[in-house]
Amino acid sequence: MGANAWLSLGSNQGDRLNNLREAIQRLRTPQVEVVRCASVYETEPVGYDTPQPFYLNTVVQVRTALEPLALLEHVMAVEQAGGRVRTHYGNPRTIDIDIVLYEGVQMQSERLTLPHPRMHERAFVLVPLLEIAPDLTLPDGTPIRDLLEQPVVQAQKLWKLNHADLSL
Ligand code: PH2
Ligand code: MG
Ligand code: MG
Repeated sequence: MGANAWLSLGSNQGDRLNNLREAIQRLRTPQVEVVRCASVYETEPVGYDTPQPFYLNTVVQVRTALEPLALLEHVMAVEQAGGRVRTHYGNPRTIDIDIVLYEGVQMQSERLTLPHPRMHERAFVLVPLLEIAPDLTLPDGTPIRDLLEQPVVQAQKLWKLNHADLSL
């Protein structure tokens, strides 16, 4: 079925692990197959001016018949079902789901930019992504694993949770 895409999931409010689990279940539809889940990581909040609760983050690979914007609609519906309320940037979220890569697609529109414009600088995306797709490259051919070497990424703290199985 369709194309591979990689989604970053994050939660820093409520029962974070359960929020991730429920979101992964809701992602599944006849048109969206969840084929792989990375480990769950507890991560230091990145890119905020004000203190934030720590996140749990993971990455999942889906195979989907949906085009990127249709996948975005689906992902946003799953966020809503998970109690996501969009207020202002910097409020904790029960669930955030971002499309980070969609096989063969580079696009820039008001609604969606692919690859995700900030994935390069985020250990909470790169580390779980590499766990399930070690040989993945950006559309320009850059190996994702090379991005991890950057000092800004190396400086971000994250801890793998060993007993948080998201088993399919
Ligand atoms: N998401 C952000 C901004 N900062 N930091 C961590 N650790 N995890 C996230 O998921 C995250 C973040 C914007 O969506
Ligand atoms: Mg996000
Ligand atoms: Mg988002």
